[in-house]
Amino acid sequence: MNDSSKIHKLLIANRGEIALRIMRSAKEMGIQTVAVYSEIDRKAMHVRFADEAYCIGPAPSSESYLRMDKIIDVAKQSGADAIHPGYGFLSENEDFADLVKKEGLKFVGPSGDSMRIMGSKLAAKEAVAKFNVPLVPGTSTPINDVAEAKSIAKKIGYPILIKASAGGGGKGMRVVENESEFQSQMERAISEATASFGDGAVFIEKYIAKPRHIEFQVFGDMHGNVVHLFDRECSIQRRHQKVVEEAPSPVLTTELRKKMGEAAVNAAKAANYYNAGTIEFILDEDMSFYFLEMNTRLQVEHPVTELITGLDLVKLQIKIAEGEKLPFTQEQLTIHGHAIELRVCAEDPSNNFLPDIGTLQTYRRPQGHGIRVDDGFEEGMKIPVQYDPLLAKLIVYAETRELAMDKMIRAIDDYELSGVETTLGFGKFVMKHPAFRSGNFNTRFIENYFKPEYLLGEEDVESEKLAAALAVSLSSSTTKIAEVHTTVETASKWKKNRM
Ligand code: MV4
Repeated sequence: MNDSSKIHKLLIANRGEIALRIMRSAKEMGIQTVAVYSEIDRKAMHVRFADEAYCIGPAPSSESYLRMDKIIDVAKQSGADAIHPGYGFLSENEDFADLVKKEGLKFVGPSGDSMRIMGSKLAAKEAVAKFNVPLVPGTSTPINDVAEAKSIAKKIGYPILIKASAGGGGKGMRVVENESEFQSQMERAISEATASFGDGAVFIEKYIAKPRHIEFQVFGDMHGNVVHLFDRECSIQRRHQKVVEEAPSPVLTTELRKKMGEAAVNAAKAANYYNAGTIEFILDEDMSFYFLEMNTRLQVEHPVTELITGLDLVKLQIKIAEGEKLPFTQEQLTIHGHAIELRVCAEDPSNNFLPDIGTLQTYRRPQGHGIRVDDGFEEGMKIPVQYDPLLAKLIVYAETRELAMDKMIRAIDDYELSGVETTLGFGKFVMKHPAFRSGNFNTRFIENYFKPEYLLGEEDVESEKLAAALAVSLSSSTTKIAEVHTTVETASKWKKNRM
């Protein structure tokens, strides 16, 4: 490899915790860092942490962090030779990836063409199907004719799900319970998809009612090598926003992990993928798994993978963008221990997780062995309403899942944060909940178990009382009560053991 392929100066086209995360790795590699910022972020941490920083416009992201032209201008003006997009903003914009390259810069991410394939759910399904990746039973072409679609739905069996090809992250999905609703739901789905995405293509899938969300981190290089870096369990979500993620998933056996990992690698190969990506699967109650979509970026929850694999994913991304080969084979990769991440968001869980605005009056991070905090705010700073409400990611690592959950509870207790409502208290609720502790939960965890009242005065509520209240609230389902009762016993034993 010649030296000209090395990155010397990296522009980070992002803000907040991820901008800092990327700059740290770049600095350790001897790479100069360039920040861009909006007027409202003038005093933000990522601006001060970078070697150089340039203002690119007013607060609204459409006038700053989404302005490809301004970001390219700054790259040229500063002499940067590469751009890292982080997550969100321009990270999955295929035109930006192409433009960066056209301007003679390196893009720390996949090719625009890979993004194009995976950005269309239908194109993605078609591509991965050829590589033997399991798909939810359904159609792999757009449905147009109502009568034909109804006959397909009948064969699949109700309930079915209508999805928009241009959708993703849960946008544009409609459940159809029976044939009588089919036509009206299909018409609505098409008009919604047209209005939201400018693409009315929709398709049908069998509806998996209680799935777990399990994703695989994949990495490819520009020489055709692809590996997976194992799985993350991301079932604790609210409005398609993840709140708690962990690695590895508590339900996968070594055998299933291997099978899903192979499918993930094949899915990435189907898109000629390089750099970091995530293959999202749903796992049904019978342990069947299906490919849902691919995220063509570094994800928020990447730290849990870093902790169980011992790898720095950002450094790896940079080396891949420099043209290096993957420094390991699949056989050389192993996992150790257990990691859990809590997204500390400026949201009020007792008010429907609505964003909360304000100033961070007190802000002190928890400390100690196995605790990592990735954040982008500090005491006294105003939380801007224009951007993502993520304040910090609290990540813990321990030898076992049980120890990691206990460490998370301690870390939440030690976190001193005031001025805004956050998801910290909710995180403690999850860590203490019998269903979470047992590992037996799915994407309906919040709707099944969480009531806003549980957080009011949660300091005084004994876990036993909480569990009893839950058992009552679940009285419509006898099996669930049984589950709660057995695990409550485990929970109180655990508490005694600690004392
Ligand atoms: C599904 C599904 C059930 N059946 N597809 C939601 C986001 C997008 N990635 C796909 N999603 C789903 N697709 C079929 N055929 C249920 C979901 C889903 C979901 C998936 C993962 C994590 C959380 C979720 C919450 C609600 C619905």
